[in-house]
Amino acid sequence: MVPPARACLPPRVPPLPGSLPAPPPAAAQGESKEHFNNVPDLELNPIRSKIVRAFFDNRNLRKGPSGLADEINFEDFLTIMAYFQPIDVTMDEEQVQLCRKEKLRFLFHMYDSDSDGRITLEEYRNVVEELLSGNPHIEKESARSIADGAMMEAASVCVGQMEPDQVYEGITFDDFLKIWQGIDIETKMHIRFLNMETMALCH
Ligand SMILES: [Ca+2]
Repeated sequence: MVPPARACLPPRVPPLPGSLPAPPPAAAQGESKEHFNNVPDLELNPIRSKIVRAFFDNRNLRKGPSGLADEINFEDFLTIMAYFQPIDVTMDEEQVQLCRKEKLRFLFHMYDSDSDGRITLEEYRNVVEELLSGNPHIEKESARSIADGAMMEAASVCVGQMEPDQVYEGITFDDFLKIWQGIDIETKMHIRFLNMETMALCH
């Protein structure tokens, strides 16, 4: 006998990496930043503001080169979700590279907070400090030196040997692609949707 439909738990969307819960899929009306800020699972996330901001970033929404949207609708929500699309075995190499580049672009925008196309040392420090702020054993100074070290590493990868008076002004998106070369962003930045096998549990 087939049990009543309500006995089946619907497949649900698990949290994004970094404990970001997916907003309700039936978000037919606009979602404001306040709604995201009130998501309990985000409360303890040290980069909550950056994650929430990324959903409203006009660059990610493909609505402009800078600025934030006041609210997002369901279509906007799908646009953002597309950045978390998993790499599919049916994709050809070109599609895989495009998918990877878009994920990195989304990530780049999280660092480049003033939308000028370059991650400065200050912006890099901000992200690292926020990331490590939840760890009471790491002093602010340590976070700063981790960021400084990473920036020097980025400069050496992107510019090579620098002259003593040469200044590295920051990481461009092309630099960012170089830095992430060989690092598997594909499996780190996606949402896994539970497949319909979940329904089998309902029998
Ligand atoms: Ca910048």
